[in-house]
Amino acid sequence: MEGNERKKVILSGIQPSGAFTLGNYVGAIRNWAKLQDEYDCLYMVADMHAITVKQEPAKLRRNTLDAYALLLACGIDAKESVLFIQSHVPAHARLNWLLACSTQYGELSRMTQFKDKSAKHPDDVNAGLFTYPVLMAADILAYNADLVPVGADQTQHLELARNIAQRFNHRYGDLFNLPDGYIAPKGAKIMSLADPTKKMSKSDENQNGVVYILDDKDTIMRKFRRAVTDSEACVRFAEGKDGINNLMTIYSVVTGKTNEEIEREFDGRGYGDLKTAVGEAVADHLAPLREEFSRIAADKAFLSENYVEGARRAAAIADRVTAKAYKKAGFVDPRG
Ligand code: ATP
Ligand code: LTN
Repeated sequence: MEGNERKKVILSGIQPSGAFTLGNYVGAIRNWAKLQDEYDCLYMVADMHAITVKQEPAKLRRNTLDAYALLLACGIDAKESVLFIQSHVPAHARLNWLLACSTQYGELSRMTQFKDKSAKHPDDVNAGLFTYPVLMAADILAYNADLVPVGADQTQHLELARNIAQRFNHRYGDLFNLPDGYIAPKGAKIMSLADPTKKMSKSDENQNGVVYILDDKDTIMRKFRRAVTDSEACVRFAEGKDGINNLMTIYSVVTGKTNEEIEREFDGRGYGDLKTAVGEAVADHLAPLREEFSRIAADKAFLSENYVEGARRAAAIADRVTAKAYKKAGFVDPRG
């Protein structure tokens, strides 16, 4: 992956902190599969990030394996891309320490995700939650990634990763690429169906607003039928119409239709019709993923074969970059 001719490198991760939502799918995972032909892609299940909020060990283990299976079901090809579990590659933790010493307290205190999550879990504002973005920078820089496909909520963390890379390069000499975000043009922020001013999130206490990738059709239809809209009764994409904008965005992503086409399709029709159509389109879109997931998740041997090989391929890259970083920082080479 070195030299001028190399393909650009992509890295992204998702936390196994619960079942994946339609927001995770539309804003992140859906795009990952599409990028595989054009780029050298590395995708990981960020289990080390997940424990920044309390996890039950048995559940974390199951969620991690399910997340891995779901990524395969969503079209990530573990032969073409490197698909691995973060805790299997020790270089992430090793680089994390080095980068932490190039990160300022003030920078981390400005992270909105830290502020939100510490407000949400006031009984467990642990140091890992605070330094979370440093580990994320290590994930990215260990592979010298060029592009990082994420939803809009991760922009601030990416900006910080660039600053850390820049500071390290300045202090110790050039090593790290400055990574760019890759935010999908559509669907980078899917909103809760129950409160369309809030991001759809796994950990939302109002489950009516959150659609999961593995929800069955009846559940999906029920959630869309209850979606909060407005009183105008006109299907159009416009400022202030958060609920309708969100439904139109979701519909557009799963059907490929433009907003104009959707407005025409629902001209003179009520919100009920739109909700049913979106629910059906989403359920149809997700049905094959659900089937594929059940098949893959049941095959433990197949899963372990893939994550063992994924970790081996990831470590081959991350170890090399981390060794260079350790050398630049002045650590004695342990190989003599
Ligand atoms: P949590 O509720 O535990 O914070 P989350 O649902 O926000 O979890 P993450 O694991 O933090 O999910 O994010 C995984 C990926 O999905 C990230 O790239 C993130 O930007 C993206 N993502 C999360 N929620 C949405 C959303 N509502 N719309 C678009 N993208 C999203
Ligand atoms: N913080 C990310 C998950 C994540 C990630 C990464 C994304 C962990 N490490 C590296 C991109 C690159 C989130 O989605 N909340």
